[in-house]
Parts: sequence; C-alpha cells; structure tokens
Amino acid sequence: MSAALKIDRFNLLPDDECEARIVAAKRLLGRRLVILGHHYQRDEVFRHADFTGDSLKLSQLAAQTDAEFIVFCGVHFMAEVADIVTGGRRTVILPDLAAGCSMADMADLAKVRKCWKELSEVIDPDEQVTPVTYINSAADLKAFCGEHGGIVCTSSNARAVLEWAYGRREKVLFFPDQHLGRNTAYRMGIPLEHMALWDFTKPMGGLTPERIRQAKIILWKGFCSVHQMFHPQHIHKFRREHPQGKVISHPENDFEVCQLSDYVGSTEYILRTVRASESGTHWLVGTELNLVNRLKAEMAPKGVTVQFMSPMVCMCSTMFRTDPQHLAWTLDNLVANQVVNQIRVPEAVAVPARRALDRMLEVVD
Ligand code: CIZ
Ligand code: SF4
Repeated sequence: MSAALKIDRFNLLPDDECEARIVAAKRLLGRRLVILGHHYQRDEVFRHADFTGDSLKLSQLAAQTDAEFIVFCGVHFMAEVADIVTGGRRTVILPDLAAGCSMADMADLAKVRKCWKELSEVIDPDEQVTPVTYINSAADLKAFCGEHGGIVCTSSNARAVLEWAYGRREKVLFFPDQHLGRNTAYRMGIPLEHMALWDFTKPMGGLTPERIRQAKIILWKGFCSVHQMFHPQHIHKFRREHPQGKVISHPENDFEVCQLSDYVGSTEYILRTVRASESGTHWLVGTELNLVNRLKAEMAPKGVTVQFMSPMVCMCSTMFRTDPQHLAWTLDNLVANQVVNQIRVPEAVAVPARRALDRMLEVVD
C-alpha cells in the first residue's frame, strides 16, 4: 500500500483547487462516503456535506448510514459519538484533529470522579444523583454516565432528558455547560436557589454540605467561549431599534440573555423558528456566526431580516479548523485507499458510553 498523502502539500493549495478535488473525490467514492456537516461549519466546507444538522441529528444519521466512511465536519466529540453509535463498524474521520471544543475540555474524567467522590461525603450520589453530560464532552465522560445510571443530552433534548433523570433520582449533576443546565432546569420550574454551581477548581466544588443537600441540580462551572460574547446590552439596543423585533438565543447563553430572549433553543430550533416567520420580521440571533450568516442570506429574499447578536465576530475557532484543505486531504487519501485521522473510541469506553447515548436516543424517539 502506498504511503498516505501529506497535509503540508494540501495546506498550500488555494480554496478553489481544494473545492475541485473535494467534488472529484466525492464522485469517485460515491456511496462509500457520507460527509456530515455541523451548522457551525464554514461555508467552504458546509456546502460539501451530504447531511447537515446539530449534533443530535447528525448522531442519528451516523447511526443509520451504511456508508463505509463517515467524514465528520464538526468537532472531536461529535466524531467520537459517530464511532460509538456505529459500533465501530464504520470508519469515522475528523479532517483536522485539532478541531476540539473548549467547553468539552472544561470537564475531564479525573475531575468528575473527584466531584462524585466529594459528593459522596455528603450524600449518596449513586442513590440520589443522575449524572447528565451534555453531548459536548469526551467519550469517557459519557462512559462515566453510562456506568452511573446517567445519560447524555443535547441542546435539542435537554428538557426531556432532565425529566427522564428526575424520574429516577432526586438530583442531577450536569456537566460541562452550566448555562444549558441552568436555563433548562429553570424552565422546568426549578428555582435558582435550588441550583448549585460546582467550581471544579475548589475543594468540594466551593460548596457547603448544606448547599449540596439543598440542590436539585449541581451545575458544572463550564461554558462556551463563543456564546459568552453575547450580552444583555445587545438585546436592549436591538429592542430600542426594532420594538417589534424578535430575539432568539441558544441555551448555551447565560441566564440573563436567555431570560431577555423571546425564544431559546438549539441550532435546529433556531433554524426552524426563523424559517417559519413571516415577511417583515426582524430577528436578533444569539449563536455562532457561520450559522447566522447563512440564515441571514437564506431569509433575505423572503423579506425576513436576521441580525447577529454581537457587534464582534463570535465564530467557533475550533469548528473553523476544518477547512477545505483538510477536507480535500482526507478525501484524496480515501481515494488512494488511505485512512487518515480516524477517530476510534476504545471498546472499554465505547460500550458504557453507548449505554448513556442509547438512553438519550430512546428519550428522543
Ligand atoms: O448540539 C449541537 O449540535 C450544538 C453544539 C449546538 C446546537 O444547539 O445544535
Ligand atoms: Fe464548543 Fe462552543 Fe464551539 Fe460549540 S461553539 S463547539 S460549545 S466551543
């Protein structure tokens, strides 16, 4: 077998040449290949996806495909999920291995295990706490949830998943995103006083035993660096300029931004809601810039205006890593019978992680 083609040569190619290579390779690989594209991907990559969606939709599509190769234009945890739900029977590829998620990195197995152990000094977590991990997390955290009666959620199904969790145990430990946890729990009627923030840099999460006993939900102190750029003053300014306008935000935004918004939901929900609006509607949208720009261009001919929430550029820099050069490189290698950047979750992690993912997929169906 010949050696794999090197990325260095591809990094020097202009976008239009990569584009031509991607199109040609897709033709050659035909049904052996499926390209999945997350909503936050840049246009030059997004346009080559066979299927686009949020992480929930893409993980369901991955589970169903019979293609031999799944090239995941998204971030690392999404490719891991695709490998887990396909039971390792497909070859899952992440075009740039540096495409991680800064929020996912805020929780790791050692810290979560430490938290569980510290909680057990005050309560009995295996009896009283359901661990819920946002899909934006490493596979070993999903495995932790699988082993402790827990579950995975996405921003599309967080409420249904929390309801499932409370149906089993009285408390939830939610990681890594405090905002998704807080915003969802609040909408379910859990008051802020019954939410405790676990600061993983401090012993006992910085909480008193009393606070832990009182809490209905313990929120890991993680956040998305992209969504933390949106602020209440952006919404106030928009409302002054467009009193009839509508504000829609992602639940990774902080509590105040979500409280001030008319609608809060996942990327799929944002797309669905804005697409269903009438001509003449003005929208302010608080989520990643690539998605908002595409939605803006799509809705302009329908007389619907879409405005990005921040005056600054808030792009997910890790989603941005997947460029046409890396996509062309992975596809040209597949044409040459070489697999580069395969994501493979070890069996010992994949099996319990799958248990937590399957619980989620059952809740959604
Ligand atoms: O779940 C996803 O795909 C993410 C990261 C955002 C969303 O709401 O779709
Ligand atoms: Fe992670 Fe935020 Fe990027 Fe989503 S937008 S992949 S949560 S860093």
